[in-house]
Amino acid sequence: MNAAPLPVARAASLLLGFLLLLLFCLDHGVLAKELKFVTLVFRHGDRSPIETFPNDPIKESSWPQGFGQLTQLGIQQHYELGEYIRKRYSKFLNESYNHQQIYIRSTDVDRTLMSAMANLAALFPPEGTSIWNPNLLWQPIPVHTVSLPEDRLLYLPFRNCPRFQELESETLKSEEFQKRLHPYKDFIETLPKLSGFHSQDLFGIWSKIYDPLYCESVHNFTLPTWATEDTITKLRELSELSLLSLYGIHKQKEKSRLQGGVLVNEILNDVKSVTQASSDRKLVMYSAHDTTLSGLQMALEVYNGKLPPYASCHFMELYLDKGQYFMEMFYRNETQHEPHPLTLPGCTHSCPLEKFAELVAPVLPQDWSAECRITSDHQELKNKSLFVSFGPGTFMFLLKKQKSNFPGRFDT
Ligand code: PT3
Repeated sequence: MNAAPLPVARAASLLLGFLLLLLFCLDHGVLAKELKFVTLVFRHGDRSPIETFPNDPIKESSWPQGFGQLTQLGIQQHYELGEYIRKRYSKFLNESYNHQQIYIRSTDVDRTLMSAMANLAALFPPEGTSIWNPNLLWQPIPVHTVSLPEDRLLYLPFRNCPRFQELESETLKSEEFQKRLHPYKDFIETLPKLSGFHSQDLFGIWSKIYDPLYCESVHNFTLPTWATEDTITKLRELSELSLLSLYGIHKQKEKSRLQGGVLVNEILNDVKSVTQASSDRKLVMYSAHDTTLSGLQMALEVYNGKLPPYASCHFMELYLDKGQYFMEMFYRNETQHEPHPLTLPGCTHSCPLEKFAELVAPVLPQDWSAECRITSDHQELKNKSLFVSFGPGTFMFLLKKQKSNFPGRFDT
């Protein structure tokens, strides 16, 4: 007997059911790639110099808020980044701020705290019932921090690590570093007479000569006549070499375990909590420095060798695609261009989470203090200097914290 053809109404209802199922699957990430969790690490916005060279006629008093402070341009840059983040994640984030889903941490420095706040003003303007003043479309969003001596996550480089100090001096003596430095030797000799800064230390040349000149040029100050285009280029290249040699050039993996790997570890732990459904977090934002961004990117081996621009942002996105988790990374280092996709060496741009964790495992510290070779003598010395710099009250408070809240973090 031949099967009778389905009546049209029954066929239509079957088709509708199928379409609804497809929609459900798409919406729940069964078929489509679904964003699950985002971590952002960014540099603060434009600032005044932190210090300058002795011969600089432009002194601290030339800057409206003195040295090291976020400028109005810096506020605008972070507001713009906040707007971009809002757009990029408009479907992923709730309409308004939700404290269970969002966490922001900054270093305890005015410029990073203020950058985070400017960013959040654009990212989470109040909407609907969260509007508390119709004339001010802004709402307070918490920005967490820890004091700088306690910061074992964002305030890179962690210098109170004896093994890292050893690696730094080995780097300076290494053939590779000397080879890269060689073309600049004569130029470096000319700097003390011009600038009044008498050290050949690259980090000093960066922070005390190149950086203030850069800040001054952004703010249209007249530069000294010796600061020609060619001189500025050489100073920039030496600053880039300083940053590269801080985290790389010699024993990069071991350095990363003591520096950027700490942050990679934290990010992976957050990601794991999300995949194990033990966290409702959707977005974690870290407001930090050029040395934080580059330390992270060096640990992930995706650093481009350039000084990270103001408000540049490293994106780490976790996706669920057909039941499998993937990590994707992007770097936003210019506003006119969509963030550049980054690929972890050994993987594809969209990297299966298991493979990602396996590839970064060599830079995750197992026991940071032990790997830094911190001895009890070193700890005692540090306690003495904390006592001197903070006074007995703060010292006892920090010591208590060290023993209770921060096992393994503040144990240097
Ligand atoms: O500009 O990103 C930056 C620097 O890291 C800055 O914020 C800083 O803290 N520098 C300290 C070393 C001089």
